[in-house]
Amino acid sequence: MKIAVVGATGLVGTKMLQVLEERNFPVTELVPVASARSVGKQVTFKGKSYSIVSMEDAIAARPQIALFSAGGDTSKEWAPRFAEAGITVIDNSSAWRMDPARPLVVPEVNAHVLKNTDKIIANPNCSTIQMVVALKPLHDKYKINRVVVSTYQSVTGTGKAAVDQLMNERQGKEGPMAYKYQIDLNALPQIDVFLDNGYTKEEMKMVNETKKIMGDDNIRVTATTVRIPTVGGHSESVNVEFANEYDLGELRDVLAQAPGVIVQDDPAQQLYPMPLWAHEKDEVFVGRIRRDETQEKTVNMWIVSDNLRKGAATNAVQIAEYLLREKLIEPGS
Ligand code: A2P
Ligand code: 11C
Repeated sequence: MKIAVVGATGLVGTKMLQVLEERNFPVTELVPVASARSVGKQVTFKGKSYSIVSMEDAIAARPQIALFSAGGDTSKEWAPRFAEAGITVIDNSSAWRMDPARPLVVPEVNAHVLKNTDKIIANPNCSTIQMVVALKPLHDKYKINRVVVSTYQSVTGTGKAAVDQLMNERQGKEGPMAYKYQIDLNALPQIDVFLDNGYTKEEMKMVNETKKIMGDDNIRVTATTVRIPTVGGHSESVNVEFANEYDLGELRDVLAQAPGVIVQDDPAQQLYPMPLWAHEKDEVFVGRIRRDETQEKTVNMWIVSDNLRKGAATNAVQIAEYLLREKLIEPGS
């Protein structure tokens, strides 16, 4: 397949190239795209060098699939133009996620919604993806009423500029600020912009995207999203209230058998998920699984995943793999 990666020089785009290569996705030709200032630069894929091209040239090259990660404005403007040219877009931005006409997909949860007519497929927000991978098997078994989540998110979720800010601060160097405040030795209870209801956009993504992916508008979610000075992945403290009573041992087994989940939970050994270990892994790690002793039918968990992998690049590539496997897209067509 001819594959375009739009935003190929960014943190997620670079990870997409790495994941496509690692998973041996059948790429016969790569079409890397970035902003005008990067056109002509080289990227290496499977040992071969490719020149970065413009959006127009990428459409003219007629790839079968375009993986987009170049920001919401770029996706809004360009995804429809790729789609009109018959190219299937898997878009990592928030531009199309809540559009009722577009599927929002985490393959372990709702790949079944995909059809061969879908030309723009939305990849969810990273903090939502890792949460729903763990919630879905529990919802199927015990029915979730309400989720209270607080996140501890990696600076890589913001992009290269934020990693640079953290590293500069750590080395005592001056440099451009990706955040309003220092991030090193700090915690910022703001991810993305504030909305009229006092929540941030990131928090409302977790609320709204969860309902859409899980296919259940009755699941109530409330979120507080926080940026911390880590790079390996996002962590989440998640409190889940079920409609039905559960057995803790059985719940652990349900999670252990769930696709894409690894239970890492042994307090006696001080074993629990951490971004340091989740870094460069494709799974969602769940630990600190314990009863909420203040309320019936409620459990507490700690969920960690590499936000650039399962939270972005890996999930997008898994969608492409599903399209191919289920023959929703034809190789070379
Ligand atoms: P460039 O490197 O040329 O700026 P990150 O989120 O890590 O900062 O990466 C953003 C990615 O999106 C980069 O690859 C960037 O390319 C790309 N990008 C930004 N604006 C555009 C645009 N208008 N058209 C195409 N790609 C863009
Ligand atoms: C963050 N979750 O960590 C964001 C990054 O909607 O895809 C991804 C934003 C998005 O800052």
